[in-house]
Amino acid sequence: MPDAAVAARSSETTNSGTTQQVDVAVVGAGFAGLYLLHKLRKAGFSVVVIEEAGDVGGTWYWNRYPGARCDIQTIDYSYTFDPELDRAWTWSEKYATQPEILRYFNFVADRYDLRRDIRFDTKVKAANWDDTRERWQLATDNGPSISCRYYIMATGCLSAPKPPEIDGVKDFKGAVYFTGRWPHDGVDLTGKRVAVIGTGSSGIQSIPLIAEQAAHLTVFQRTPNFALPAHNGAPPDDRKSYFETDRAAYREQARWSLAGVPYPQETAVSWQLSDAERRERFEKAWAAGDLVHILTQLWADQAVDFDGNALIGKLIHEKIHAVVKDGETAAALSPHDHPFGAKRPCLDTNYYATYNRPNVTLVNLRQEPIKAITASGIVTDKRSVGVDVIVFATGFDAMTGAIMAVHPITGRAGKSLSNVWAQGPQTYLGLTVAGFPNLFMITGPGSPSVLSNMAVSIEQHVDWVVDRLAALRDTGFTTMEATETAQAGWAQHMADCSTLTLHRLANTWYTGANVPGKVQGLMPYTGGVGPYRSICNEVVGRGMLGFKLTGPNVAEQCNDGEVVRLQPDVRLVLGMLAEMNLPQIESLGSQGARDFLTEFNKGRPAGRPVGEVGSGALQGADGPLPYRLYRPATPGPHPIVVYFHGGGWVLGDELSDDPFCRDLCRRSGMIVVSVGYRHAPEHRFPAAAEDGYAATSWIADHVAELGGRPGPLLVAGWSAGANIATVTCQLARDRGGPQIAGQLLVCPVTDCRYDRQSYADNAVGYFLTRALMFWFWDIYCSPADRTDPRASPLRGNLANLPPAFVATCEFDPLRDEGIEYAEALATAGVPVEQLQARGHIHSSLVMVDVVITGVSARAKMAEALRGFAGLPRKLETSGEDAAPIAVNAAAG
Ligand code: N01
Repeated sequence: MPDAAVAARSSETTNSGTTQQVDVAVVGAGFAGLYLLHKLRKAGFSVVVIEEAGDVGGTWYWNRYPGARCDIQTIDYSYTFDPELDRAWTWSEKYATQPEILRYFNFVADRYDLRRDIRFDTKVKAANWDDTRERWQLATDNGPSISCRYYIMATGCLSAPKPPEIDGVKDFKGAVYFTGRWPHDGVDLTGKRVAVIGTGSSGIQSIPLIAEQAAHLTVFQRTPNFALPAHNGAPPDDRKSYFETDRAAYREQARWSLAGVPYPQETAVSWQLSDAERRERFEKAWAAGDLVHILTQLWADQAVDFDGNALIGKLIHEKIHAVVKDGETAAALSPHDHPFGAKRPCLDTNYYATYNRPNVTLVNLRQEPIKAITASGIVTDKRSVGVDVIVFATGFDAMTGAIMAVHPITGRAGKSLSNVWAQGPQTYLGLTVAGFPNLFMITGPGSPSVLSNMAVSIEQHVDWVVDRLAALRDTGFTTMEATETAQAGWAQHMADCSTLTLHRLANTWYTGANVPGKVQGLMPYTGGVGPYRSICNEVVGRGMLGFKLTGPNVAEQCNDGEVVRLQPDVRLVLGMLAEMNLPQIESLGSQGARDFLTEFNKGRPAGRPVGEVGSGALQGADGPLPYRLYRPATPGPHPIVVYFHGGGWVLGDELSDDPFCRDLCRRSGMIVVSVGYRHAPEHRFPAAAEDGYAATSWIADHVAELGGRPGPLLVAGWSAGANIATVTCQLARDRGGPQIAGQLLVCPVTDCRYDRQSYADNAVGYFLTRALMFWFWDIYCSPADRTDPRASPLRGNLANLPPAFVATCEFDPLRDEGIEYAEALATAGVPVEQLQARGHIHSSLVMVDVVITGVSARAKMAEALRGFAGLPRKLETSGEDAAPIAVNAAAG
């Protein structure tokens, strides 16, 4: 049915006594609720929407404070479900004002005749699931109660204002206003002494306008926030023309983007750009006046790496100091306690310049906390400020406040949502909760919501939910409920995603830190809008994975499981590789495969700088071999790590693991010598193994010449290189030297058997395939030779070997033989540290600056190397030479 015709359709709700019977009850008539009503009607469901306010608009109905505007460009903050609607409305400004946005919602409500199914001035007081009737029973404070099959909370993320939590508010004799509940008729502040408490988006938007009216304005700031100029005006030409040229493409790009606004993924990392280049990018972003631009388009590591992020903070501090004339005030306004973007930054118009006005005073509550509000004003540790009006811009009980305001919400077996969420919200996809059948949340905790353009996220949620309800009806199911496994898996995935970003380093309303006593934890999903959409689609594509479906005349269906077990960045990498439609390496022949690898490696981020990179030749088992040496920037001499690259004994060279070698060098503070050993098929077994031993012997004999610290060496390797490293340890023990102090084995090949479970579990789909391993073995080693411990070190004598650190990855065919090797070493009395990296694939840990969740694993490897060398496990770092501050990875 065309959207335009849906308005004519009746929801056909019925009243039985004092109860209204509907298929679906929706709470909230804001952006989400209005679209839900339209879409549900169109799908043939009877619907009622319950709304506390007197009209439509949700957050835009309540937030009428001076200066209230959208901070996502309004071209992007629009419904897209109906192209005719999209064309019928044109925004007058880049960032529309609250009145214009409210007019838009009224326009939408009129266009689809939505109001007749909305019960205004009505609150849902309680919601109870009736297991026998398989319906939700909703008690309201106005009019009949409601019985519905499906209960959808479209209550908004920022709709429950937080109490001021300051003693004495009730004693104050002047006027008190909350930005989130601003009087509809406006407030005249002319000639008044006004206090504003709070400098989040609401405070920062309203302060300049209040300052223009008030006789005097005192701003009470607890935490300074980053704000950038909105440069409001007409929608900018570049976006407008892209939008006008191809609206469908524009909207589609937004749907698959990171934040719900059509910007590409930035690829240049901060340390690859010069100071001048970074400044140029920053100035462009500052001039663009666009939060999503500055949050995503400066450099690729801005949101994931502390150092890359800190560069932005410094540049913004410069801007603040350039505008604010009083140095002390400028310093107080400059945020220092959180990374840029970890707390929601603000868009402003003349915010910082407002502090140059003679009638504006900033009170820094970090230096002089508020003691009390009295009848005549506000008293801090240092002063008493007399005021006529107090404006609380103190924010919201975000994300869960409005959901928990309906109390109780009781699911199966009388379970109350407030009990289930006592330790923080638990959801599957941010949409559903185990134990609460047929309950849905739009942009609930666990979904991208407030970290995205809400318009895009809301439409995605509404489409997904309504399509599921229609599918249930078509297949005879009447209930849908998340499983505990799926929900726990989602919590783990959320945690994995959050280790990627810097949000966890800030106390914000994203984490519940703004509400005293609220359990803290990052509530929105940080994995991005596009990845989230693909996961929701995957849930459906895999037969409603993680949901139990029941119906009176159909067999119960429960497709239990976790939708994402991979680390989020590994999932993205695999997705990108799949899109590239790469050839099967083993189909290319050995030379073709080498050429492919060389080309492939050109696309990866260059490794970070080390003190010095050199190259030379060393003596292998049968002639000279090239090597590459990475020296730390710190004063030497340093211990030497002999490194063997991966590539199945067929591919790669001393340069092919360059970023990983640099990373090891920086993190361990050691010299890394990467050896270009001989490859098959030109040189089959035992050439590589013997080269490994010979190279290590040569390096041991030339330690001083290489600038290394006298004493035992360390060996390390990845994949087939780890096979060579551990074989070298066995040979060194058996042949009387050289001395090796420790071995780092990353995803090692340790045995020629293919029947371990990991070969079956991870045969395809995770980059290193079973077929590729077969091919490597065939090229390297004849079947008769494979049981030789120089090929299969697991079959050798493991006693008296150097201590080892063995890293294995969950989704790697080689996982189990690596674990078995570590266990066998331990059984043989060798000290072993094991790291089983959850959610990683064979190559993730060496994909430096691509797989960020591998950082903590690499940090642990470096610590192990330092421990082997008798150094303190943690490297003292300083200034430029420091390894990047580790973003905690989820390696287990
Ligand atoms: O709320 P906030 P907001 N004593 O929580 C301070 C969206 N929004 O309404 O940071 C003293 O950000 C508190 O201090 P601190 C947007 O997503 C969008 O401004 O907790 N101070 C903080 O400074 C935004 O992020 C638009 O130390 C107290 C301020 O009050 C979100 O809504 C416009 C205090 C609260 O800031 C929330 O913004 C407006 C106390 N007891 C809002 N309690 C658009 O443009 C709190 N504070 C679309």
